[in-house]
Amino acid sequence: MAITLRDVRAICTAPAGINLIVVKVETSEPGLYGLGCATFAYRHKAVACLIDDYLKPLLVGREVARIEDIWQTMNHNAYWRNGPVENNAISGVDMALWDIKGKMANMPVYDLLGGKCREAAAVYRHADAPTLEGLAEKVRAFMSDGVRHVRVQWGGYGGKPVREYAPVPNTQPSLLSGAYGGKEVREFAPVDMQDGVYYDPDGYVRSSVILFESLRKELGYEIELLHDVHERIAPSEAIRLAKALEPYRLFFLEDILSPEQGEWFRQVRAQCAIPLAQGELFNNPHEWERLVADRLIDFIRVHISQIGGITPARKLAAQCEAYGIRTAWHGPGDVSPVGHAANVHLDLACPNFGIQEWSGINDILMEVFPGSPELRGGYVYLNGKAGLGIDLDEKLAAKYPCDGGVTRWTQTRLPDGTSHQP
Ligand code: GCO
Ligand code: MG
Repeated sequence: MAITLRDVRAICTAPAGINLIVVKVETSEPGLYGLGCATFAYRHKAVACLIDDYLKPLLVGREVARIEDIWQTMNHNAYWRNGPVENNAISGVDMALWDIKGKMANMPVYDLLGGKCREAAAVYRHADAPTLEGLAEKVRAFMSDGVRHVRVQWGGYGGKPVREYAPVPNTQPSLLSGAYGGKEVREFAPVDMQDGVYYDPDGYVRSSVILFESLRKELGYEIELLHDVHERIAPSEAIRLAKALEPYRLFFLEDILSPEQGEWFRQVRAQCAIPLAQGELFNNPHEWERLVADRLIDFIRVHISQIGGITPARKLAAQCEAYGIRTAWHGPGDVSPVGHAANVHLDLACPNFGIQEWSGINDILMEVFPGSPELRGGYVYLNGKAGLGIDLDEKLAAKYPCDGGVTRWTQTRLPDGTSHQP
């Protein structure tokens, strides 16, 4: 008799202080269940409601083996498709069904996907510091741990927030001197500014060139360096920055443009050969279609739950393979360990894997999610168990409730007070 879906439930938990949403799918077979990641940290109640109130009644009684059909059914059911709430909810169920299928076959998900192309996934780690000395030190510490790829940020996305730090001066400070000079941005701003996180795109662009010049002088070229612009600059500034950073041989430069400004990639490409990574905000296939087919980026970096789970991600990986584009799935703190596990299963199975972002899974998360992928040196490893190989201690998860408050860090503003994407 076919195994059917008995229950679907959203579990919200924040063991590391970040809201996570995990979906548990239970089946007609006693003890057989699967887990999936549906994390949309800033709207977790909306995703949970969609799972519990809309997807559960749609899915109960369906045959769990039919992943593709269930994915298509979920995608069509609300008539209007895509978007982060819808796609994350779909992803939660989709990953859980892959987990279940792996358990049914007694195979890890990477085996269902064609088998390992490599033993572990190379990762890049995050180094961020307010001074260049501090940053170089953090990179060196990673290097001595065996890490070969490090993303470097001088004071967070978009540089140091200008309300707390002054903009960069025109004159180049002595290498590794660290401190930004210049005036408090408030002096240039209109009076009565609204609350928000203010930053200065021009100061940020200039400081980023200084950052790479000094790090390369300090560390040489053996270490791979990456950087995330986080779509904080205007398109013409993006071209200027990409050209200026080209000599420093970045592994990749990420999100120099917002998804809405993707057409500008043609001009960036025409003017320099810096490797480009893009995609964490994508949730509609139209957003990557031209970038892939016209070879305008080098790394696809979607947030797998944000596009709807493993089912669309494995197709996207294959689509990119045909065009020489490598994968670099999004792996920040607002992906649950279940989502990180899904990333790594794809990393091991896809020939065109590039690199895996690894923000780290701390000890509390490891306890709540036994079987999480593990970092050793510059690589992350899976445990070889059937399915995604990861579990959830629900009792422990319940001890870390999610925060439903207003998100502050995304209230980003330009020096004149204009609201800007974060
Ligand atoms: C990254 C990302 C993240 C996002 C975060 C949004 O490349 O790691 O840009 O840090 O900002 O996931 O919540
Ligand atoms: Mg990013």
